[in-house]
Amino acid sequence: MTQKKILVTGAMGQIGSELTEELRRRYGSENVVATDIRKPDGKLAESGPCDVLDVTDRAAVFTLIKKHEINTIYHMAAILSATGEKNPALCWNVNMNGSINIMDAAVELDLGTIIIPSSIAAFGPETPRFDTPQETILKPKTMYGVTKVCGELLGDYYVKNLGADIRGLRYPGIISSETLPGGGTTDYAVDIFYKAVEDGKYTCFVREDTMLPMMYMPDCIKATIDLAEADKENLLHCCEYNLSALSFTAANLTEEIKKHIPDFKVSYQPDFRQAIADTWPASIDDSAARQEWGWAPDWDLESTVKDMLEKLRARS
Ligand code: NAD
Ligand code: AKB
Repeated sequence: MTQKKILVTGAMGQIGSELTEELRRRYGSENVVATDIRKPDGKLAESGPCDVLDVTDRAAVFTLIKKHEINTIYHMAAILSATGEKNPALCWNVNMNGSINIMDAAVELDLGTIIIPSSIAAFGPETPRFDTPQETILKPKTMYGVTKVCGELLGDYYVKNLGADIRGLRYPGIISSETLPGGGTTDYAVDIFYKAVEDGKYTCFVREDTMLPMMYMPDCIKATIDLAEADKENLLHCCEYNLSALSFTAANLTEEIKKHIPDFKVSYQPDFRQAIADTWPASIDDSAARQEWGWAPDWDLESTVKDMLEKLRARS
C-alpha cells in the first residue's frame, strides 16, 4: 500500500488543529503537513512539518503538494458564516477559489482521497427543519451557505466527470475545548463553556429557544477520518453526507451546564447571527452516512458537557 502523505489546509483552525494531531498519531508525524494562511505555531509546529499556505494562491498550492509528495488532502481552510456575512467577497474567494485549486490539483496531480467539508449552512429556510433529509431543498441565504452548496456540486462534478476522489460531510456546529471557533454562528455553543468556567456568566448571542444540530469534536474527527478511509465502492454519495449527533436549544445547553455549575447565569441578547441560525435545521437525518460508511456518534449532550467542563477546568 502507498504511504499516505497528507496535507491539511486551515490547520490552525478549530477542526484542522485537532484533526492534524489525530492524523499525525495515526499515520506518523512526518507524513502530515499542517498548513494555514497564518504561520502554524505551538503544538502544531512542534509536532510535525508545517508551512504557510494561502489556498487561493494556485501556484503555491501546486508547488507545496509536489514538494511534499502529497497524495491525500483534508481541506479545512475556509471563511465561516458570521465572518462571511461581514465580508462576502472574501468568503467566496477563499471557499470557492481555494476549493477549486485543491480539486484541480487532485485531478492534474493524480492525487488520492480529498476531504472537503460542507455544513448545515448548505440548507435554508425552505428546507424541512426537523430530521432534514439527505436529499432536500438547498437554498441557503448566507454567502457561506452558497459556497457550501457550490462546493458540494462542484465536488460531485469532479468525481463524476474528472475522476477525482472527493468526499465531504455536512458538519453541524462543532463543540471543542482546544482551539476556539473561527467566526461562525454556532460559536456560542463553545463560548458558553469558557465563560461558565471563567466568569460564571454568559451573554448568549442567540435566543434561548434556538435549536441547532451540534457535535463534539472527537465525533467530528472520527467521522472525517472514517469517511476518508471508507471503501469507495460503498459510497453512493460523495461530497454531501448529512451528519448528526446532538440537537439542543441554547436553553437546554445552559441547563446541562448548570448541573455542574448551579450558579451559572445566562442572558440572551440575539445579534445578526440569530437571523442566520433561524435559516438552519434543528435536527438532521444522517441515515445515508450510517448505512454507507458505518457512521454512529459516541457523544451525547450529557457526556459532551461533562468532558468540556473537565478539560477547561483542568486548564484554568
Ligand atoms: P476555522 O475558521 O476555525 O479555521 C479555518 C482556518 O482556515 C483558519 O485557521 C484560517 O486561518 C484558515 N484560512 C482562512 N483563509 C485561508 C486561506 N486563504 N488559505 C489558507 N488558510 C486560510 O474553521 P473550522 O471550524 O476549523 O472549519 C473547517 C471546515 O469545516 C470549514 O470548511 C468549515 O466550513 C467546516 N465546518 C465547520 C463547522 C464548525 O462548527 N467548526 C461546522 C460546519 C462546517
Ligand atoms: C458556522 O456557524 O458558520 C459553522 C457551521 C455550522 O458551518 N459552525
